[in-house]
Amino acid sequence: MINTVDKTIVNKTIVNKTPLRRLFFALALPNAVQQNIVQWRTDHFPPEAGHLIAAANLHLTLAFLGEVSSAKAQVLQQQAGRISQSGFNVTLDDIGHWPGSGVIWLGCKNPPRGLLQLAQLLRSQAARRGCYQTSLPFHPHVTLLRGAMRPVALPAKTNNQHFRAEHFSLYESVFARGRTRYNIIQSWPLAGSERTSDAI
Ligand code: 2AM
Repeated sequence: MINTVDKTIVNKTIVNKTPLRRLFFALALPNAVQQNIVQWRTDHFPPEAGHLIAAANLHLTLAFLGEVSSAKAQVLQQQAGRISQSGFNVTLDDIGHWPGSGVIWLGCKNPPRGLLQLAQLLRSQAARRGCYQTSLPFHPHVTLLRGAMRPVALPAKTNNQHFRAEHFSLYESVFARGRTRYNIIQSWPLAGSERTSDAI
């Protein structure tokens, strides 16, 4: 029989052996695009509309993985490294509000095929490794505000920020000192892109 102290030790050992990290694959937005979006957001939304996502945290999620062990992350990273796909252009020309989740977002009226293919591949690889994937259709978007539960007047148009996706990245979501930060763990180039980046 295990006494309370032993149980604690057992539990601590298990936690220490398999630290879980909250991970997701995403497209990074160039700094200039992040800054332009934030400026445009300030001009078009009142402060009470919702919680503003920090410029450095603006990204476009491809596949959410949830809480993942190091071993599983390693396998997913190896699989991501075998993806061979061309880069593509993304234009953020759509805007919407999901009142249920309180998210106000920028998206694409016509998402590029490459974006949908990349997300589909990463999501099916994740599902095969046991990372729960929502059955909702993938709707590529950049979350601008959270906690926007009330009706809000959306601007009629976005400022059509566009960028070329030259790589995709694995991110870790870290919550510390009351703030969430998204840190890039590793990036992979999309074919036809000159710049490559590696594990950090
Ligand atoms: P969101 O912006 O639409 O909320 C990091 O949390 C990223 O993963 C966010 O972009 C978030 O999408 C997405 N995300 C968080 N939880 C998720 C979930 N349960 N299912 C799908 N995506 C999720």
